[in-house]
Amino acid sequence: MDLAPIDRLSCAADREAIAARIASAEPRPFIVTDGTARWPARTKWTLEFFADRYGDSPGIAPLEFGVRPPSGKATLLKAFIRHLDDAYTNLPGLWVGPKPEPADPPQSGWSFSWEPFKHDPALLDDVAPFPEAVPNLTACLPRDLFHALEAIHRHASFSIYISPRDTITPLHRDRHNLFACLVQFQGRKQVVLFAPGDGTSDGALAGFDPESPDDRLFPTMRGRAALGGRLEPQDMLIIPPNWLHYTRSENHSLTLSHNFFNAANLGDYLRSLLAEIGR
Ligand SMILES: O=C(O)CCC(=O)C(=O)O
Repeated sequence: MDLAPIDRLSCAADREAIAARIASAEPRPFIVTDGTARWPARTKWTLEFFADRYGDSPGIAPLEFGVRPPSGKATLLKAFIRHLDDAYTNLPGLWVGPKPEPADPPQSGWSFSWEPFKHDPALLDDVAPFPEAVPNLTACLPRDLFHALEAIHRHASFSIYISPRDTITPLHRDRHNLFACLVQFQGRKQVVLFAPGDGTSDGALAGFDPESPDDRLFPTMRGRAALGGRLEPQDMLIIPPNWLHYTRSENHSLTLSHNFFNAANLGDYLRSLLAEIGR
């Protein structure tokens, strides 16, 4: 599959280009190279920092992405970080959901997903200010309103993903017409992105591997334009609403994921939120 590179832009040098992209009728993903320049997290957030400071936080190491309730091993953050090399074979903890046969332990799973600000609201100060060049109204909301919106869409606006090497996040699009922002803090990730478009549902893409596409099984993806590249530490990838995205950790990795809205997607976001309230 031919992958066009993802443009790399700097808040300092490309402010107008960034504003034009966000406001465009067909915005394209881009990497902000200096988005974390003023964040304390830039030097502070490492796997060691989270293991030392928040290691006793419980969570689930899920076997698969996006399955709710998750099936996997309930464990502690520090145990997962210390077992990144053998996360699905020797991780201490208790199985939640179907327990694999002892003779057939899972060889891989998905990332340990942790909601940092639920555990310590002060962590929000580590990832502020959001770069002014990238309009973000979510980041301007008073905390109580921000949490009320999260409760309505039942999805955290900020998550941290801790992923062993070779972890794959399958192709999917984020809900509620929100922008996504992936900030890499440790390790490197390959990403592949497809524009919204041909109406193929996420379910119909289950099993599609953009790094080795099977045109016979997934004919609608044949020849479809894609962007791809590698996220390095401190890269901030901005993904416009409804772009399909896929990631693979090249090594043990720490990523912040943040969903947000601004004037460009506010209407679509509110429509989606109202539909959720009516459900
Ligand atoms: O960081 C990752 O591996 C994937 C995160 C992602 O795709 C998301 O949060 O929507």
